[in-house]
Amino acid sequence: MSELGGYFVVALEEKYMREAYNMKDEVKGLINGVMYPLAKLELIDAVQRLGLKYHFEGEIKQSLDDLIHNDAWFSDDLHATALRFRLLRQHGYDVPKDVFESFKDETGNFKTSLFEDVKGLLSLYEASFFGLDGETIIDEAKIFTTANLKNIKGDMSPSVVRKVGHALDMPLHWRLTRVEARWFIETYEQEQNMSPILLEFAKLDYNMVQSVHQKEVGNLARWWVDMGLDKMSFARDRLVEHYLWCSGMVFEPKFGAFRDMGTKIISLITTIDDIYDVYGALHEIELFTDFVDRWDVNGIDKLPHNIRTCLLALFNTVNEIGYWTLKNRGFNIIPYLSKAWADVLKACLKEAKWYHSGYKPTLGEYLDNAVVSIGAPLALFTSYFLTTENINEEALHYIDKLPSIMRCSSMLLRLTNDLGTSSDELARGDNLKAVQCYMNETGASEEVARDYINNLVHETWKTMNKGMFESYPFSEPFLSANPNLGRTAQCFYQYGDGHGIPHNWTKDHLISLLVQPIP
Ligand code: F3P
Ligand code: MN
Ligand code: MN
Ligand code: MN
Repeated sequence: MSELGGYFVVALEEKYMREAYNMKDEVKGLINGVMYPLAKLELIDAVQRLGLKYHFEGEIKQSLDDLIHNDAWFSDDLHATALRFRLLRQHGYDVPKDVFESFKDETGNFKTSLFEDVKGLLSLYEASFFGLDGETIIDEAKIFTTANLKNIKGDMSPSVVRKVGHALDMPLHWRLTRVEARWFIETYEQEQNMSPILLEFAKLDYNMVQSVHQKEVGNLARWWVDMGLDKMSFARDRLVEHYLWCSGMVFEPKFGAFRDMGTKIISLITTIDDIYDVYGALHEIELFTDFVDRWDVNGIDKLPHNIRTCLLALFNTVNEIGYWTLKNRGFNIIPYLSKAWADVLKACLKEAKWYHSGYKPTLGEYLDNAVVSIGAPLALFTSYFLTTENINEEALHYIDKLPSIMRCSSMLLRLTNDLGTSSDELARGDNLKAVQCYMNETGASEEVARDYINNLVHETWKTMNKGMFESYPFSEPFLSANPNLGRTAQCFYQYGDGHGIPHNWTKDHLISLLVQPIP
């Protein structure tokens, strides 16, 4: 298999590969070109929003390195200040929050003259999602820009209205790269100052990535049916959605091994979660947990047929993944992977016991367990060893302790999942989720509890932002898989349960990501 310009030849026609290779070179020249700092920042922003960041990591880093020491030019321009702040923070530069002080008046509020500056407000709004814990001015900026963008009046072009609506719907920092790329390609096409070569490359790249993903999901659909898991009438039949979780975490074409085996893991998480939630009796899921904890299939005939089939599907899949990892990475991952599974199942079992005994945990007690029961640490761990050439023990031990970025990622999945799924879950007969634990603990109404959990989502992102500045015994793409899992969760659950009940927005995403190429 030969690699060219970031794609694998095996999935794509040589002709498109050549075209992409040449265009990539041209865009590289564009990024390396000499231009005003603001123009350079806007170009980098466009490259990233078009989904092309992964092709130009080195060039972007070099440009930002040059800009970090050059700070005389932007001080009274809110758009430039905020864009610089956002891009630098996104790339790990510790740029101070104080750059926004000059936009406040003597009373300590943001200046009223900024009300008219829609471009500046939009940029400050997007920047405010890169705040850290304790950065009050960034929190104020988020409140100030959200309120003013919602209330904006006067003549605005349809393009500005579209951009404001898009930003308020979901900030850029929380958006999935490929979903944003599709939207931004259509938006960028209408811009007066757009670069035709950049646009053309973005479209070609989008379609090429889509064709790689299409092929992968086709292979997985055969696996799902061959395993007979689509016939488990008690469980959710959502193979393509499971794939979307993995492509949301790591989309780059060369990491197909993760999307293939990661999707298998997530398919099993959701199928087995359905057994633990409702289908299995307490003594059956106790037995199930014990088999996995001991990693021993002897005696599984004690379980009913469907549950036993799922258990064996889990063993076979983990062993298959273990074999692949041993063969391709020279590392036996099975002891680590089976432990990660046992951790999830013990957490799910604890929830089932709480439900059966009528126990109502505090929010804190619930969340400590629920960040594991949601399966996120397992999915993230899988993304580590399936995207890493040299798996090392130090990293594995570190991951097992759930470092802050993994905990935040898991927390985002748990909180957004609970906001989207808990009403139906409780009606079906499931344990109390975050909203209900908070209501029970504080006596708050559901509306107040939902606001509280929503606020926790914002707070968790601040901790995630800080965590992304730290150094780790692992690197990309695993590092980014952490915030990306949070983003995927927000995409699925933004308007309700977009995973369990395949709503329109998930279908629309699946069609534009996997089915319809950009013309
Ligand atoms: C755990 C589940 C899902 C979340 C998907 C998990 C991933 C991507 C690791 C489907 F299977 O949600 P669900 O709402 O049923 O989880 P819960 O823990 O609330 O039963
Ligand atoms: Mn569930
Ligand atoms: Mn569950
Ligand atoms: Mn749920």
